[in-house]
Amino acid sequence: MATHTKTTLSFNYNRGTLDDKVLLQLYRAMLKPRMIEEKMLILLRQGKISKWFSGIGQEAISVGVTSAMRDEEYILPMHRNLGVFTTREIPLYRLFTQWQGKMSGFTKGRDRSFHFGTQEYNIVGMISHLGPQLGVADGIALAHKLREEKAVTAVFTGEGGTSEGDFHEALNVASVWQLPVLFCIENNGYGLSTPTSEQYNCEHLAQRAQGYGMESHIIDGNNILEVYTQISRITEDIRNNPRPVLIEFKTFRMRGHEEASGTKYVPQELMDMWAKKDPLSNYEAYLEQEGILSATVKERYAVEIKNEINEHLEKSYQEEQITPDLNTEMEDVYAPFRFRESVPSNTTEELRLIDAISQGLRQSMEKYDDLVIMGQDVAEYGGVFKITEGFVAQFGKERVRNTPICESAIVETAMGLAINGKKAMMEMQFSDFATSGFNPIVNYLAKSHYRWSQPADVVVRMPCGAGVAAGPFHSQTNEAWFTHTPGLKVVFPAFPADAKGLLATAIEDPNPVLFFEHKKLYRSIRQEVPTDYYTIPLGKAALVREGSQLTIITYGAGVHWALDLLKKKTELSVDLIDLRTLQPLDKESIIASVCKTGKALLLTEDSGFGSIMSDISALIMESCFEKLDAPVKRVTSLDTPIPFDANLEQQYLPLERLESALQELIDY
Ligand SMILES: Cc1ncc(C[n+]2csc(CCOP(=O)(O)OP(=O)(O)O)c2C)c(N)n1
Repeated sequence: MATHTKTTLSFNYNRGTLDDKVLLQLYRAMLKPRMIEEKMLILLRQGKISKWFSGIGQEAISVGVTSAMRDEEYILPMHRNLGVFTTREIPLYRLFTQWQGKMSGFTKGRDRSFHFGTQEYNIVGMISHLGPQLGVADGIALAHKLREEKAVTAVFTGEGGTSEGDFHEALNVASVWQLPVLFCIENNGYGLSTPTSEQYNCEHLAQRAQGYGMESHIIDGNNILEVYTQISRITEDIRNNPRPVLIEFKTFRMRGHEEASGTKYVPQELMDMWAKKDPLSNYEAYLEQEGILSATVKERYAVEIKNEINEHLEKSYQEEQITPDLNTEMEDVYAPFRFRESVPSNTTEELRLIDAISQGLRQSMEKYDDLVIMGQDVAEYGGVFKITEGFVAQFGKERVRNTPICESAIVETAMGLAINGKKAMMEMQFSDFATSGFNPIVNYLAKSHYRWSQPADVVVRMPCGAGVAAGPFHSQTNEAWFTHTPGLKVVFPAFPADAKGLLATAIEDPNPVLFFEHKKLYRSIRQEVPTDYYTIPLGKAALVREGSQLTIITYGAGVHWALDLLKKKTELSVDLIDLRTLQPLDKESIIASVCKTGKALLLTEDSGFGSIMSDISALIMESCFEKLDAPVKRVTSLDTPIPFDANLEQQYLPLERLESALQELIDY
């Protein structure tokens, strides 16, 4: 490292009013992640750790930003931000055990490296997909804003990550809603092997802010004093005047994307130029030249940190690897939830499905002050199906929020709200559009509790279904995309009273719930519905008709198709099971009924291949084989997209094939 007499500094350090103590703290805070990394590189060569993403040369950003933030404020770091974790003073053995997949880490061995969050330290780590956490920061900041807390949320991305749609969506939402988020781009020259010239086509990424109506700054990311003083000033300003600010930190990635991938594609001149701008050696030389850092103190810091690393490494090595326990793994997929039955009084009124959902949602909004509704056109307009009509007048626009058209960012915002103590309900305008928010649903919401014990207290309402001649993009029943993903709950009611009670439970449940509502049933199905608030447990099917010859298992529109048919076929004695919840699935009711009747007809509006009925068929084969009197029969939609024309749609749907299939099974 540099000696104070000879070094020419690459930066014009300006200490402003910072006292020596702060200057030394910043130095020590940068030295620590550097020394940890140097140790990790040795361990990597010895084969003691498997992968390492280096932040060497970028420490000033992590350390400067974290030092400028208050401990109670959330930071959402990336894979090169070790300095965030060390500056928040996480005990090193917890980081080491996290990297070794041990119990004292943050994910019970279920996720690697920096892919974890910790409410203890107000850090929310990334998922591999990079972009989603930008929208999560929006949600965290929204919760602060709704509670009128003066807090900033800082979120990091590399310049490569800014090319993802999540970046655009998150910045746009933050700006439209004026959320107190500090968006930090670490522009380090390369995204894996891709140079900035192949990543974006503007001079500075900070310029993008203008298009979002947002303030931005370019900061020299290798100059710790510039990072710290500027970010301290900006964050203080955001606390008093909540708004998003975009920062582009100019820096450089001094090592490979990860250690194994090397840096062959980086021109040597570039490496040499940036090596001269090393944030630590320059700052160290500056402090020495100014007489602030003595040789003794420097040595003391290095020894202290070295001892701390070794001591904590030793402690981490002594901890055993995790012994797999099947029950723990299965139980941790979902956050614990104890169903509390709220029984309604006897007063009822006749409601359509749509009114029952609306009434249920309204009562949940009254019960939970923390519940926030988000969706396209859900505010004054009341949503395209009018479920939230009149909600703004009762609950205000802060809790009933129109969103820009950005499903990903809103799912992510919902996750952020949950992280910061709120409940969130998102209305997907049509369930078909869940594809545009698919990544955060299946990767963020679904895996959050399993990965780092963070419940995703989010309900996504999914208006779905065919029969309305709306073509391939407004008619799908896409529940199987979600029943396949561990960590999600999937509800699909067929009746108004069920819909109301199940929605109440879905909102009470801290787990992510996809709540399917069939559009064709919205206004065609009526029923007496209890007037006040009540709950119905998830995972319990309803026996709609009881009989002995055969079991029909279905849900959603299928229940009504089956009922209509059974009205005609009065001679038949049939168990009709309405599943109501697809995940968790009421396996007991299915097995009990099929073992009793010996015949099963599985009816779904979904295309057959890979539908939930395929799994139920397998379940029946595994559990009732010896009791079966006929092969299990699936009656499903065609394995084609859903066509628009009414006749084509009729052919697509299973209804025309239902009666003959039933007869075949009876006659078998
Ligand atoms: C959605 C997605 N696509 C691709 C990848 C693979 N990947 C991981 S990191 C990375 C480069 C990221 O570059 P940048 O955002 O600039 O951050 P840096 O690694 O330079 O700090 C890539 C391509 C990924 N993790 N997620």
